[in-house]
Amino acid sequence: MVSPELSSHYNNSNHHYYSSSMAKRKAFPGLTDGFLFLGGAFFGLLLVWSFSSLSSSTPRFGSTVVQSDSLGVDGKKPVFPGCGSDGVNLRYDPPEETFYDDPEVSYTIEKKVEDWDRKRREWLKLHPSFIAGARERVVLVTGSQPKPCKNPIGDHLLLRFFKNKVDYCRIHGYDIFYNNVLLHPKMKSYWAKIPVVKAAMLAHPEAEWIWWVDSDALFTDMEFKLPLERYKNHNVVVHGWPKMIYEKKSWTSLNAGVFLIRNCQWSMDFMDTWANMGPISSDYAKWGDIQRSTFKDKLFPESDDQSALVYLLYKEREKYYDNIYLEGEFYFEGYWSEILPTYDNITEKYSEIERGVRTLRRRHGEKVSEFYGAQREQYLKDAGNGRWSWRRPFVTHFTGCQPCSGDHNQMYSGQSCWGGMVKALNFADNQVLRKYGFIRHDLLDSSSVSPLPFDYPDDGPWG
Ligand SMILES: [Mn+2]
Repeated sequence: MVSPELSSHYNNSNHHYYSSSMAKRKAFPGLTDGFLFLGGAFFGLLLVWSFSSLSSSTPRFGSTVVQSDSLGVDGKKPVFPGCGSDGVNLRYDPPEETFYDDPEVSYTIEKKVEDWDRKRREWLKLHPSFIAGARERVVLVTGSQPKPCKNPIGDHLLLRFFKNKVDYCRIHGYDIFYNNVLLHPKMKSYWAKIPVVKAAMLAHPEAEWIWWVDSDALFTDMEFKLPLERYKNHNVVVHGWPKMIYEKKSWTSLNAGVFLIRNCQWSMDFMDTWANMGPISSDYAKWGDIQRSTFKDKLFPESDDQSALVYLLYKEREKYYDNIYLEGEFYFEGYWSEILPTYDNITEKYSEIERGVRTLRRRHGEKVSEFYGAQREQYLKDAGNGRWSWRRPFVTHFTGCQPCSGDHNQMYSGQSCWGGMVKALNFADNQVLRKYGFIRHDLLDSSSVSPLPFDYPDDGPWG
């Protein structure tokens, strides 16, 4: 549950750029009529003035104009695109009917969506400001259970895992949605994401990709950008290996905890097929039996989302293999116990590179981080990718650690799970904090930071 204090804080920060105009509006009822008139006249003048000074664009708020004027360079008034941060118009929804007005279109997984590509295209046509950049637009979707965690530090860990995703999305200009309610009562635990992903596809016709990332996975390379160009002829991307599917027949031949899915009709149909191997199906028990007899290494009887996905690839290779990209080149997600021992060496390697390259050592605004990420690439050519690489792993996945329930797999001690998560979270957060001028020197100590020296000292942790 969210406390009233937390939710009001959330609302405030969520609408922070409305705050100045909202505050003015709220102040009006308490003012005298004369004052109100003067105030109104002043804002009227301000608007006339601002429209005449920014001929080609329409400012969203009066306050933006006042600020923009103060940022004028060389005596020239800056020209703003006029809309949202990436040029999209968040205040425009024309009255023409779209799929949203069609009572037959349903967000639930029990009802199919038909002709989605046309419906999405028509929505985009009616919202032209979203067309530029639509092919690369990504919405990250994640979530957790509706109730407080059983593990006493579970909610704290989930908060940090979520903060990590928010940080990554802010750096790369992606939207993010955190869901914490079951959208279908039968689709619990690992099945819960499918209804959420479908709902997100309908809620975000402006996005080409929905990116599901489990709550127990985190970004450990904050600057790495998804190679979307590589996936242009595919509709789903997961971390996986064809040999493991077709030769070893293993239910762990891919990981379904992180996947990209294209917002299109093919994906709607695919999710329908996928979901129907889960608890909403009358054949749920049968699917469990089929999975266990196909994948000998699967030890539990219930049908699960991951085995279902492997099964579709295995059984209907012609239908699915070309559409599903098995990313095996880098840690699209990676197994934490394999990654954890590499963080220290990676930190050293990266600081060695940064010490030697003026551009990379330079401080910079967080917004331009992608530039520095791209600059670093040329020095990472020898690093390799994935296992045994000294490149920062893109996503570290704490499979089996269950941060919220605390019911970690008996293979690991709770200590290695919790210590591992703290280390990974701090390893990732150092990459963010650096842009704010601070750094944690000890990855196992979450509470202590030091100002980041302008240059690397000759000795000490970075020497
Ligand atoms: Mn997971």
